[in-house]
Amino acid sequence: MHRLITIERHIQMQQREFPHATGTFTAMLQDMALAAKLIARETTRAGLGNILGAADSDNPFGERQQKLDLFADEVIASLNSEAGRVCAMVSEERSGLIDVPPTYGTGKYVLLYDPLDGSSNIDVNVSIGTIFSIHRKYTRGENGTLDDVLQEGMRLLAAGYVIYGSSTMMVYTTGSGVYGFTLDPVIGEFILSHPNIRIPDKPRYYSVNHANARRWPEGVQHFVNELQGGQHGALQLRYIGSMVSDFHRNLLQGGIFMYPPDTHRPEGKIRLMVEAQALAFIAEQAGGYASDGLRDILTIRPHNLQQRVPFFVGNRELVQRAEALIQQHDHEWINAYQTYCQNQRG
Ligand code: P6P
Repeated sequence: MHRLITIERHIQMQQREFPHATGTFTAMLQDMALAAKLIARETTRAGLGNILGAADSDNPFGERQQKLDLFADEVIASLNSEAGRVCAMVSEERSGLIDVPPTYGTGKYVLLYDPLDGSSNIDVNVSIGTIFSIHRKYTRGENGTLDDVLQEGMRLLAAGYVIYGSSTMMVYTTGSGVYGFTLDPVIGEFILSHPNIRIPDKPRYYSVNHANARRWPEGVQHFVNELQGGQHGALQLRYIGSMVSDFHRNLLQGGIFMYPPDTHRPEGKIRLMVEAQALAFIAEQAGGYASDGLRDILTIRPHNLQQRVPFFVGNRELVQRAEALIQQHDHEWINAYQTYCQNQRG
């Protein structure tokens, strides 16, 4: 019989690499798997319950929240708040730090998450995802602070995502490779199905919303023309408007996901703290690379919970080619983006 490794067993096996581990970090990862099962139970029957459709509220980014967004957000926050694990939590669906009751004391970790990315696709049954990452508290005070949250991505302890698609998968890394688990709904367990994921050397796809093409900086235009012109091999376009799904395809089969800046938004759309850092950490652990067009996403010093970044992630040579063309052609955008970054410092 094929050696069956559940995600819980795998996480415990990873814990052995940390001799002083107390099990708290392990418990957080295991509860992310539990949250994924609870959310998957609702996404797979979203059309049946009254959970479909928009709530009557917006998230901090001014986007209409879907009922399933709020459900997923509450599941993740509640699993982690009464356990003495975290000193701070940040969700895309809420502004500021999420209050962590002092019941069990202040934990030593920071949890950042986008409970349901791509949720505008829920009503049309397109796959969606959860993105999460974990930093370690480093300030001396009793309680978690914004400084504990606004750390560079290179300091992450763990990152992962769940993709609610034709099957439900959870992919995670703790800095020792990337591992994928597929949910067996009959037994309710995530089973190791993709050990040690590495992004293939030969890219097959590129993912970008061409509707914005006229507004891209010139260097991005040149890059996408190269992708279409075959200089990097005959890449196919795949874009479904759900970043976790587009990222997952490029991670497994080779390629690049992009949400470039444009004349309307020099900072792009993707959120640094709850989306880009996690996917950049995973991509790097799988042999890939992620950039904002100028530098490694993991080196960016965050200044604001709502900070956005242009996002290029996938095969290292493709992302670095995008950087080179942007450096060569896009000085006006570079100045506009650097002004945005300065303004984030407040
Ligand atoms: P557009 C979803 O809101 C999201 O953040 C990503 O999941 C997705 O890749 C992107 O936005 C889609 O944005 O502007 O192409 O519809």
